[in-house]
Amino acid sequence: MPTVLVSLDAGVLTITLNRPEKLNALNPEMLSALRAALERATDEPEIRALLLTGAGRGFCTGQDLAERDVSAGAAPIDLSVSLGSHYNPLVRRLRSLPKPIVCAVNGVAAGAGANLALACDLVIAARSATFVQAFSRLGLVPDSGGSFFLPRLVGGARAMGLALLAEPLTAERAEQWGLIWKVVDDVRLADEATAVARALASGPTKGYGLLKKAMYASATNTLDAQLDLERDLQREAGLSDDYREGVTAFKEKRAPRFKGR
Ligand code: LHQ
Repeated sequence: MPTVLVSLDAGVLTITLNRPEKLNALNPEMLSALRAALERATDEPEIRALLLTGAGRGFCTGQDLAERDVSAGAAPIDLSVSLGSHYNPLVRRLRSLPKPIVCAVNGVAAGAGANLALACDLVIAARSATFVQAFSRLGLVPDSGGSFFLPRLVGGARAMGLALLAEPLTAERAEQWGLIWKVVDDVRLADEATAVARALASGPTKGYGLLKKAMYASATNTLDAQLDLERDLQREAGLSDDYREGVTAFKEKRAPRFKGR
């Protein structure tokens, strides 16, 4: 079986991490497949939203630790190599992809797996799922964007607690803290996440891409810079077919039929 499953339906590219027996720990083959899926999603206009999830009882437990030879005689491991060549580009791709990405966290999300979820635009988690910043258990630093996302999403004190203590955070608390969008009952997760992704796939895709740019730029911009950016992005959004359709539909008191352009 492929370690990443990819399928396209109703404008939604569903990407399923598929090493359930290892709780979808990431190996090089999976990282390459993820990269290819995101490139495809960027290139193909019929793809208008993405849904990332995991097969089995886990979402993703980060780097596959079985691949790391830490025995006494083994050569030192330079972790910056895999971050620089795989994980960092993956996080950058998720953030800059001009289409909405829903992440359905079906079970434990640990280490880089937790932070890949946080790099997505909208995280919906099953009630039984947990988020574990497992890095400090291994003597490591939160990576894959964790040290950026956590303080911005939940505040400094909670971010530090999560990083230092590496305790599992329940999905319910993750929702209460604002780490994720929503928690749903386990049996509802697939349907709810698919419904949200499909709704996004029939939305104003171009506008969504610009919206992502605006929201993510705000983390590092001044108000002045952000106002300028909003002006520039709005110019572009206002020139889209979907803006015309949105206003027309409003005036005609009907639902808009967005084409994503
Ligand atoms: C695994 C893994 C795993 C291999 C479960 N690897 N096998 C660093 C460097 C560079 C680049 C990127 O990022 C990073 C940061 C990282 O991501 S480092 C990895 C951080 N992740 C962890 O430390 C999590 C390790 N896993 C766990 O602590 C547990 O598996 C949790 C607490 C997530 C779940 O525990 P259980 O529900 O008790 O399941 P389990 O431990 O029995 O796991 C099931 C199987 O999956 C088991 O295999 P086995 O053959 O014994 O049945 C685990 O070995 C395997 N597995 N995570 N990351």
